[in-house]
This record gives sequence, C-alpha cells and structure tokens, in this order.
Amino acid sequence: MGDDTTARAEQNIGDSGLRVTKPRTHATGWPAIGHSLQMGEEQMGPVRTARTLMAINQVKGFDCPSCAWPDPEPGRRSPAEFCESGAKATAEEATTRRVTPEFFAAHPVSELEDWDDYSLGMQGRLTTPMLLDAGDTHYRPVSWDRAFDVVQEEIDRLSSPDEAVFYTSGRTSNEAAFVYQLLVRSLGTNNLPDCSNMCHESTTRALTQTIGIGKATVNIDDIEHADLIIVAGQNPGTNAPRMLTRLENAKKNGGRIVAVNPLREAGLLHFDNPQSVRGLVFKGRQIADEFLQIRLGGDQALFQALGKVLIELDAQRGGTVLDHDFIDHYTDGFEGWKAQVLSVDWAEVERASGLTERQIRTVGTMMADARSVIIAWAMGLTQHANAVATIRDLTSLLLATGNIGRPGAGLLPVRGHSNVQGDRTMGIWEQMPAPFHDRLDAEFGFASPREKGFDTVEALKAMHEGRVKVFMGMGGNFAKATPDTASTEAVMRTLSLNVQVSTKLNRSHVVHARRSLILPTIARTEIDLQASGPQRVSVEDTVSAVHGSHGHLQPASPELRSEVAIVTGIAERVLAGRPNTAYADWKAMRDDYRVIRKHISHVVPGFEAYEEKLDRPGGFVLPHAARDTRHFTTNTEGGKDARAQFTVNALEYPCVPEGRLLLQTIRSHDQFNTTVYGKDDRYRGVHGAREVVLVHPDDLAARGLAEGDRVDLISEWTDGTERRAEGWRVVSYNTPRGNAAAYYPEANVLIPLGSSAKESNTPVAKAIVVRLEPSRVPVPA
Ligand SMILES: Nc1nc2c(c(=O)[nH]1)N[C@H]1C(S)=C(S)[C@@H](COP(=O)(O)OP(=O)(O)OC[C@H]3O[C@@H](n4cnc5c(=O)[nH]c(N)nc54)[C@H](O)[C@@H]3O)O[C@H]1N2
Ligand SMILES: Nc1nc2c(c(=O)[nH]1)N[C@H]1C(S)=C(S)[C@@H](COP(=O)(O)OP(=O)(O)OC[C@H]3O[C@@H](n4cnc5c(=O)[nH]c(N)nc54)[C@H](O)[C@@H]3O)O[C@H]1N2
Ligand SMILES: [Mo]
Repeated sequence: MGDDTTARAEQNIGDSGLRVTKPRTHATGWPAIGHSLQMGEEQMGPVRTARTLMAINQVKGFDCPSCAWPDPEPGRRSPAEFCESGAKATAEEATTRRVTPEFFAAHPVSELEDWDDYSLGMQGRLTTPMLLDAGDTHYRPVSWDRAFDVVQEEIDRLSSPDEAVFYTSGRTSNEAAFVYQLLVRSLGTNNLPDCSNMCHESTTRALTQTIGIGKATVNIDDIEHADLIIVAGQNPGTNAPRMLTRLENAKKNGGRIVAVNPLREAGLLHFDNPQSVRGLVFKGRQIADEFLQIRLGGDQALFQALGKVLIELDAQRGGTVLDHDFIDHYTDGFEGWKAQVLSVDWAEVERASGLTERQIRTVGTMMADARSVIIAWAMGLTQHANAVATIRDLTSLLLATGNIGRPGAGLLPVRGHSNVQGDRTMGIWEQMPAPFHDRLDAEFGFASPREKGFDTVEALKAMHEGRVKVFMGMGGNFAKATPDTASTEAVMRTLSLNVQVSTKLNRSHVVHARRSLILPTIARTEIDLQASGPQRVSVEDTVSAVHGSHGHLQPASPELRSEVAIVTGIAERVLAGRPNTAYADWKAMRDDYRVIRKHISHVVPGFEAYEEKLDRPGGFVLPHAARDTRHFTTNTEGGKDARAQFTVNALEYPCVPEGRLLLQTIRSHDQFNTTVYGKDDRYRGVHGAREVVLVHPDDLAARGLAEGDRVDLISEWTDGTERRAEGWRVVSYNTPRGNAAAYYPEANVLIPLGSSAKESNTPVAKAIVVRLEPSRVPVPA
C-alpha cells in the first residue's frame, strides 16, 4: 500500500470540531519546539518555563517526568535535553493553575463526573487533602491526620489484608516505591498491581523465561553502534522522541533501520532534529530503510518467518549467518526452534502478517548481513493475546545470531513511564521472586507474605466478586487506564475506600467509593524538604541506568506531602499494634531518604553503595548478567550452567469474523496516557476531536461510509457480550485493510476485562474485534 490512500485534502468535518489534514512524514522540527514552549507559557508563564525546561535531565536537575528513555552521558548532554513530550509533561506538572478547596466546594462530585478528563486535568495541581465521606455530595478539606485516620479505620475493618489493593503508576521514585511495598507487605498482602501489568508485563515474562532477566540487554551507546535496528510496535516520534536522535546517530554511523508497524508513523519515516543544524536546514534524515506495514497481531508470524529465512541463509552461506559458537555455549533448545520455524507455511505467514514473502526475505537478508542487530519494541507487541510468545520468538532471532551480550546488539524493550522499571526493581510486583522476600525479611525482621497477589486485571475481577474493599493508588488513573471502562467504574463505586495519591485531578477521583480520599503530593520538579533538608530521589531508565533527581521549584502548595511522607505516615498509623510487620523506623526514613537507600542497598542486588554511586555524575548502571557476561539465569539461581532458552511457540494471530474490523488503541501526539493535553494528533493529521476511528478507505467504502460520518463502534467478545462507543467519527487512514485505530483511553470502554494476553494477563488493547454501525444516537445539540 502506498502513500496514495493518505492523500486527502484538508477538510473540516461539519460541526464536530474534527479537522483532518494529510498525515506527516517527518517528525520533530521547529513546530515541536514552538509547541512545547507555547504549552509551557500557557501553564507556567515565560520565566518559569525557561528555568524549568533547562533543568530537565541535567546532572543537577530533575529526571523528566515523561518517558523512560535514557539520558546521554553527562559530557554529551545538550543544554536542552528534553523533547516536546517532556516539555509538555513538565508544563503539566509545573503549571501555576491550582485546584483549591473552593473548587471542590463549587462543584459537587456528581457534576465533576460529567467532565471529561481534559477538563479535569486542566484545573491544575491539587493543593489540599480532600475527603468525600459516606453520603457527602462534595469533597471537603481534611487534615493529613484525619486522612490517615480514615485509611486506618477502613483497613481495620477488613477481614483480611488481601481485601485491599495497592496500585502503583510508574512515576513513583525508587525511594517511595520501596517504602510503599514495605508498608503493603507489612500489612500482609502482595496485592501490588501496577501500570506495568498493562504495559511491558509480556516483555518481563518472555525475557525472564528466555534470558533470565526482564530488562533490555543494550546500553545507550549500543544503539548508535548497531548495524541494524528493528523498531517493532512502537511510535517513538510521539512516545520516546529522544530515541530519534539515537536512531539518527545510528544511521550516521552507517546503520540501517527497519520499522514494523501497521501505521506509517511520522517518526519512523523521517526525523528533523531541532538540535542539529542538519535538521533545521536540510530535509532531515530518513529513518526507516524498510517499512513493514504489518497487520495487527501479525508479528509472531513475521518473527518465525525471519527465523526460517536466517536458517536457510545460514545453510547457503556455509554457517556464517548464525552464531553457532554462541548457540552451543550459551543456549538450550536450538534444534527444537529450528525445526519449528522451518515448518512455517508462507501462505499462513502472509495471511497473518499481511506482508509478502519477498518483503520478509529482504529483511531477513538485512539481518543476515548485519554485524549487530537490535530489536526495539513497545505496546504494539506487548498488548496482544499472543504477546509473550511473540517476544519469545523475537528473542530467539537474536539468540540464533548471537546478538545478545555484545556491543551494538541486543533486546530493547522501550519502557513507558519514567520510573516504571525502577518501581519493579524496588519490589512493586504482585509476584516478586523468593530471594527478594528472603532479603526483605532479613533486613526488617518479619515474614513477608509469599502468596502471589493480584495483578491489575485480577484486582478488577476480585472487585467484581466483592473480594476487594479498599483501593489505594500511588499515582496513576486506575479507573481510566484499565479496560472495560463502564463496568470498571461501576465496580470501583462499590468499594468502601478509594485513596488516590495524586498530583492532578483525574477520573479516578470522581469515580468515588463509599469514602474517597485525594492525597495531593509533591511532584518530581519540586523541592522535597524533609527534617534533614532537601531530599533527592532516584529513578531507573529503560536501559537500567539509575540516577538522582532534584526538584527545584517550590511545591504547588505548602500542604503537599511527598509520596515517601504519605506512605510512612500511613504506615505508622495502620501498622501500629499489628503482629508481624516490618521492624522499620518509618520516621527516620521520612526524615532522611538516605536511610531508605541504605535499606535498599541491603535488599536489592546491584544497589550496594547506593548513595556513593548516586553521587557520580549521571549515576550508575545496574548489573545485568545476560548483557554483561552472557550469563543467563533462566532455570538456576545464578548456577554456572545457566543458559538462554530457545522456545517453541505455536503460531497465533487474531482472527476476525466477516464484516468486522480489528481495532487497536493508540496514543495521540497530545497526551500522556490518560492525561490529555489537547485534541490534536498533529503527526497523524487528526485535529480537534479524539472520539474518532481511523479506518482504511476501502473498508469505509465497503460499508458505505464517508470521512466524517458518525458511527457507533460495537465490540464483540467471545462470551457474546457487546460494548459500545457511540457517535464517533470515521477518518479515512492508511492502515492495513481490516485494521482500525482509535485513541486510548476513550476507547477503553470497548475492551472486555476478559480479554488479556496469555501468561502476562495484559489487557489486549491492540486487537479488539468491532463492527461499525451508523450512529443511532442523535447529534448532541
Ligand atoms: N508523549 C507521550 N509519551 C509517552 C506516553 C504518552 O502517552 N505520551 N506514554 C508512555 C508509556 S506508559 C508507554 S508504555 C509508551 C508507549 O509507547 P508506544 O508503544 O509507542 O505507544 P502506543 O501509542 O500504544 O503505540 C503503539 C504503536 O504500535 C503500533 N502497533 C499496534 N499494534 C501493532 C502490532 O500488532 N504490530 C506492530 N508491529 N505494531 C503495532 C501502533 O501502530 C503504534 O505505532 O510511551 C510512553 N511515552
Ligand atoms: N486501551 C489502552 N489502555 C491502556 C494502554 C493502551 O495503550 N491502550 N496503555 C497502558 C499503559 S502502557 C499504561 S503504562 C497505563 C497507564 O496507567 P496509569 O499510570 O495509571 O495512568 P496515567 O495516565 O499515567 O496516570 C496519570 C495520573 O498520575 C498522577 N500523577 C502524575 N505524576 C504523579 C506523581 O509524580 N506522583 C503521583 N502520586 N501521581 C502522579 C496524576 O494525578 C495523573 O492524573 O495505561 C494502560 N492502559
Ligand atoms: Mo506504559
């Protein structure tokens, strides 16, 4: 399919506010910088904007609150080490707008329930602890003391600690995450679901099984020195824009890039680097040398077929394509994998992927010719039913070619939230391995619970069964980020207590329980002043580099408390008098975060001498056996014969009944997850509206639909249930036939809770079976 299907004239669609333009083929340039400054100035004013932006990702500054992309080494940082997305996320946090008690007095919660997320978020930073008590119509201010009382009362009422669920989003610092999991395990539960359950859980699963550790095997420099980089299921131009600089450098060094994506995303096509002269003066740099416009969910077929091509080329080229030494010394299961991929049927591969054998052979030959290969991926691979198998299959490709544990090569899952990887390292997981528990118990003199806790989907299912009564969210927007919005909201209203530790107002505050608490917290950009002075916190990026972060703005309100202060405050209150809780000095940890880091250094491997290592400019990189020494702790706890595992995975791909479309949910260029900055998706040429569905022009024609028509989207689940999104607009778009796309989180209403990936239980957000019907609801007045 060529670019012709996207050649549409700019047009305004009736009264809907929707305007469509031709999708961009270039990412990031002057418009991006202009746009970030504009949003900054609207939210912060010019002086605060300049000061704040210049501190992002600097050695003495704060870690950008946006994505988990790594920073260059200290000597190579530019004075503006941020991107458009980071600038927007920072403006969102450093805004001078405030949500005060007067705001809540003026708006009953029943009214706020009708506001959209954009309007809720635009109110600014939360300033005061607020309580919506049983029967109340309005949130009212409470003291921190009283708020902690409420938490204690509701937790004391539970018949088991497993009736409480403690969610974490990925912005929480290592220090806060560590004390949080300690509080939760002291209470006696492992119910620690997190956003990662919906994000890279499939990656963690697959990589732990195959290479023994769920993290990327590359470091930041490898990317620039790779001979070939495959970017699959990721939209870096929007979601990790600084990755484009690295891809550009890789190309400068002679590397090649293959993009695998159903959508021809601008950032995968060309990059105009605003920080280089070339980007401004010339036409920017082409990114993808090959673009595989794959069908949704077709990647497993692609990776198996690539395996077949590599094995065939290896035979033709006298055994020089595969790394037989590596296979013999470091891996198990090669023959089984080989036999399976050799048996794949090209007709089935073409059907599953929508790609031709020729296209796949071209990319297979590029892999065979490359001295080093990196495969990068994100949600386009992880949020499918067969995600774990898909990632195991891509891992086999790199094992077969020896592309793990050497320069310029490796696995690169690109994580989302700025500290989602660090939170996991700190123990935010419903199923931490036994050695972590052993060390935690030894450090704090208690017996932490060992039974697996609830992940995100299990937590929701347990709520539906009445087995959960208390929910606490350490950041995030659980009501909106999770699937099946209508039933999720309904079940969250049945809880006895909903506690949200937040910076901004969101849907999870207005979908209230019998009692609801909003606990406002200090953000990454702000000074965290405790008894021993201003505190630094620390975070881990997607390539396991850990570094400090220092906020420098005055907190949004004097009443804000840090996440550490809130957690330790709750711990002192609710753990008092309970048997078998951590022997911990919560006050000492709150007063001086170095005390927390000392504990971490005893409990979490790789954090020895944590404080000193944080003092190094740029921080330090955590050890990683697979990356550093080709030691694969897959089946033994570090035993010396630990080997990486080839796997045999049955080929699966979505099958779509006649007349239906397969819908994926994506981020626009103007949002951070559930926080919507604006209604434009500049690169894709969709402006002014988010309740839209992008559909191939032939699929529109087959349904007698024209651009801008109003439709109802109805998702169909295997149990016969249906879910509806009504009155959305269709947009003609270059996506494979039979595939469609809509924005997250609005489209979450269509995802059945029961639809989650095998093994990882990640909601299947990228493959929803839907049908379109002319809208049955009248156009709103
Ligand atoms: N500005 C900004 N930055 C962000 C975020 C944000 O919301 N805004 N969110 C952060 C978070 S938490 C995360 S996890 C990351 C998410 O980063 P991404 O994973 O880039 O985010 P998505 O918008 O979900 O994009 C998925 C991409 O995969 C493609 N895709 C979908 N299905 C398939 C498939 O079956 N096969 C292939 N090959 N491709 C497919 C889609 O077309 C799309 O380009 O970004 C992080 N950074
Ligand atoms: N359909 C569909 N669903 C998805 C996805 C998808 O692609 N499609 N993606 C999934 C993915 S990858 C993810 S990661 C999840 C994201 O799920 P979450 O992490 O739960 O959602 P966010 O929108 O990132 O959370 C935003 C809220 O966090 C709070 N916040 C921001 N900064 C801070 C802070 O420093 N401290 C505290 N305490 N609070 C803070 C603010 O109040 C803000 O409203 O969504 C998942 N859901
Ligand atoms: Mo994510």
